[in-house]
Amino acid sequence: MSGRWKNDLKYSDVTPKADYLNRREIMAGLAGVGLATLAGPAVAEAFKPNTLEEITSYNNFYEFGTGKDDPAKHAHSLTTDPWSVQIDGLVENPGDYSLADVLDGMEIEERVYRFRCVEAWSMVVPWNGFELGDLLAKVGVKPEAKYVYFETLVRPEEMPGQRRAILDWPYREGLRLDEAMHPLTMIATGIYGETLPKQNGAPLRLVVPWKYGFKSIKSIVRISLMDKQPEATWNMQNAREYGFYSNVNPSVDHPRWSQATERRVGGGLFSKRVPTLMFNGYEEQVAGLYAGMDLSKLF
Ligand SMILES: Nc1nc2c(c(=O)[nH]1)N[C@H]1C(S)=C(S)[C@@H](COP(=O)(O)O)O[C@H]1N2
Ligand SMILES: [Mo]
Repeated sequence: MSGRWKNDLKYSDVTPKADYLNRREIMAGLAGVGLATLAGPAVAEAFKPNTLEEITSYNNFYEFGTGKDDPAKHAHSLTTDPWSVQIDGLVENPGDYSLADVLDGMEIEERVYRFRCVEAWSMVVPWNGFELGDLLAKVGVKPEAKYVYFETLVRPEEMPGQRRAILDWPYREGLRLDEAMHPLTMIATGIYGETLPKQNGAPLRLVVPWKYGFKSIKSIVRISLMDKQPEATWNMQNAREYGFYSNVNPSVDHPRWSQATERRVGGGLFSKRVPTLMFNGYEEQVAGLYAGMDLSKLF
């Protein structure tokens, strides 16, 4: 990789009016995002952002309940200001960082990323945020660090789902350090240029576009650099069904269902299933991270 590369579409490259863009413009916009193998209408469809309504009304955020509509109904009760993030472990500058400290000096960009949940629904989201790698560089990663661990807030008074043992709270996630440092990996602070809606993980949530949605942990209050593979909620819950890596991979089925196809949120109940792409369409950029690994075992 040579220097910092602008690795995905800007929101302005694919507006919600993508329908009206002609194929040439779209193909030009896609050069370098690894989806050039798709043709014609499939390309427009693959990158047509979902509406804000779709992105904010069909969510997973078990802290507010297990229904897809629970986050939109209940997340308004969450206090996101003040907010602080504990950054600790194998870092040069550990501490309790306020949201302002975290954002200080970060380059906020708009990026349109494909998003794929493990239950086969997908969307395209115009995120605003910064590269996780920039934050890690700011706090200084010690050479012994190999993994990054994340935790979500625990506040049952405001998060009704946490009053029950639906999951072993806090929600936890982890990435290998090279995955965390990859320029596609971002911390989102907004959607469609607006402050991140609470149901989507305000004020800070992870976005890893080549992995299943559950890796994208919401409402982060702790980031810890570790030398061992950290705990991750769904992997702890059921390691047979959810691996640590959780890379989108159409050829590795979930034990209870195929992962070969997906359905776009907003496409309607009878919308056609479309083939899922290796690494969610980001194969060109991220396949190298997994060279030599057996992805059917390390799924
Ligand atoms: N803290 C927390 N983060 C979470 C979840 C959750 O239940 N709690 N659900 C995950 C799952 S399964 C998915 S698919 C995505 C959904 O993100 P979205 O609602 O912004 O589409 O959030 C992920 N992050
Ligand atoms: Mo998910």
